Amino acid sequence: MSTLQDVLRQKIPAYREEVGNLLKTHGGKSISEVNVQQAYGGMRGVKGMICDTSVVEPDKGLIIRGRPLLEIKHLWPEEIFYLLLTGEEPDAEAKAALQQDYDKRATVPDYVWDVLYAMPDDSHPMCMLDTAILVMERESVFRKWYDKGMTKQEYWIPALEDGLQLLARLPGVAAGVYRIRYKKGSPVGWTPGLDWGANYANMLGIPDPTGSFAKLMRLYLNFHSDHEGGNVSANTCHTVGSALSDLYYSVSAGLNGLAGPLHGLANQECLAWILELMEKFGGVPDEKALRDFAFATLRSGKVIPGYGHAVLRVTDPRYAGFLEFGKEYLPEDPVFQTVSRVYDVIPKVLQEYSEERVKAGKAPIANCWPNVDAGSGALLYHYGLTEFPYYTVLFSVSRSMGMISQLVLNRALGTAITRPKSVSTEWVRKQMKA
Ligand code: HAX
Repeated sequence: MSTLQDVLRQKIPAYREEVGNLLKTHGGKSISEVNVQQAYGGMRGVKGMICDTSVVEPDKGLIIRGRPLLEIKHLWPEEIFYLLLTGEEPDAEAKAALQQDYDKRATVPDYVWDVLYAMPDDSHPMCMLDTAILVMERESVFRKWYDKGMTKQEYWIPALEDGLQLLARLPGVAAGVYRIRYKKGSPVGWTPGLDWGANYANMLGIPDPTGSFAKLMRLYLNFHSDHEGGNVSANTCHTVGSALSDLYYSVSAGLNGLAGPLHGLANQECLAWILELMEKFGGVPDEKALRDFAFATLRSGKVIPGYGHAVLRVTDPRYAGFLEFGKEYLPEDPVFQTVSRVYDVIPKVLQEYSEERVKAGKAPIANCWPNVDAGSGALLYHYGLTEFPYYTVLFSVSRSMGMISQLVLNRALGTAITRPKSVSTEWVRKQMKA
C-alpha cells in the first residue's frame, strides 16, 4: 500500500526540477507590476507568491488542483487533503491508509484539556483553538529534527509529520473547545473507523439521527479547505512558516488571521445579522423590509457581512453549494429561507449603494455577490449548532488542510524567507515627483 509519504517522495523531485528549470530559464522575467494604489491597498492583485494547491478565478471561484470546486464537492475531507498535497485523488486504499493514520494519532493529550479548562469562561472559541494548537507545539517533530540537524531536502518530511499529527487531533480539539466553552459536557473521544468529517460531527455531540449533519460537516470541511495563497490566513501561515517556525506556530498564526471579521469571522457576523433581521420583522422579512434593513446597515457605516470579496466577482460557488444543500435538506427552515431571500435582494442593494458611493467620489464595491460565509451559518443553526461565535472554529479545522498542504510543499521546495520591500510615504512622494 503506498502512503501519502510515498506518493510525495515520488513526486517531489519532479516538482523541484520543474521549479528549478523555470527559475533558471525565466527567473529574471516580470509577472506583475505594483502601483501606488496597490501598495496602500492590501497588495490587491499583485502577483508575488506561488501556491500550487489551488487557484481562485474571479469569474469561477475556487479550483483545487485544476478541479472546479462544485465538480469535487462529493469528495470527503481526507480525499481533499490528499488532492491538495499530491494533485491526485486517493484511491480507496490510499484513502483508507490516511484514515487509519488519523485513527492512530487522534487522541488529544490531557495537557491540552488542562489548558482549555483553565481558560476564562468568556474566551472566544477561536482563541481557545489557537491556544490549544500552540500548546501542542512542544510535540513538533520538525523542531526536534531541526535542532538535531537536518538537510533542507528533508524539511518536508517532519513538516508533513507535524501536519498529519495536527490534522488528526484538530477535530477532537475543536469539538472539545465547543463542549467546554458552551458547557455541553466533557469532550467526546475519536471513534476509530469513522471518517474525519463524521468524527468531528460526532465529537461535537450534536444529535444526528438521519446522518445529514455528518454530510453537512463533510461538505463544510471540503468547501473551506483552501483558497489559494494570498488570503490573510494562508499568507500569514506562509510568512511565519518561511522563517522555519514549525507548523504549530505557523498554522496557529494563520488562524489568528482567520479570526478577523473581514475574513473567517464574517460567518459569525453573517448569522448575527440574519437573526437580527428576523427578530426585527418577526420572521422571514419581505423584500421591502429587507431592503430597508440593508440600507440602514450600510448607512450606519457597516458592511453587509457575507457579501463582497477581494478576488471573486461572481456568486461564490461555495455559497451556491451550501444553498443547494439547504434546498435539499432544510427548505422549510425560516433562517435558511431568510438567507435565500437575502440573496434575492442584497446584490441589487449593494449595486445601488455602490453607484451612490461612486457619485460621492468613493471606490465602487467591486463584488456585490455572496461569499462562502453568507449561507453556511444558517445550515449549522438548523442542526442545533446555534453558538455562532464558534463557526470560525469549524472554518479553521477545514482551512488547516490548505495551510498545511501549502506549507509542506513550500518546505519541499525550500521556499525562501518572506521579505518584501516596503517603502515610505516620503519615498512614494519623491518618486512621483521625479
Ligand atoms: N458591504 C458594504 N460595503 C462593502 C462590502 C459589503 N459587503 N464589500 C465591500 N464594501 C466596501 C468596502 O468596505 C470598501 O469601502 P471603503 O473604500 O469605504 O473602505 C469598498 O466597498 C471597496 O471594497 P472592495 O474593493 O469591494 O472590497 P475589498 O477587496 O476591499 O474587501 C471584503 C473585500 C471581503 C473585505 C469586503 O467585501 C467586505 O468587507 N465584505 C463583508 C465581510 C465579509 O463577508 N468578509 C468575508 C470574505 C470572505 C472570507 O474571506 N471569508 O473568510
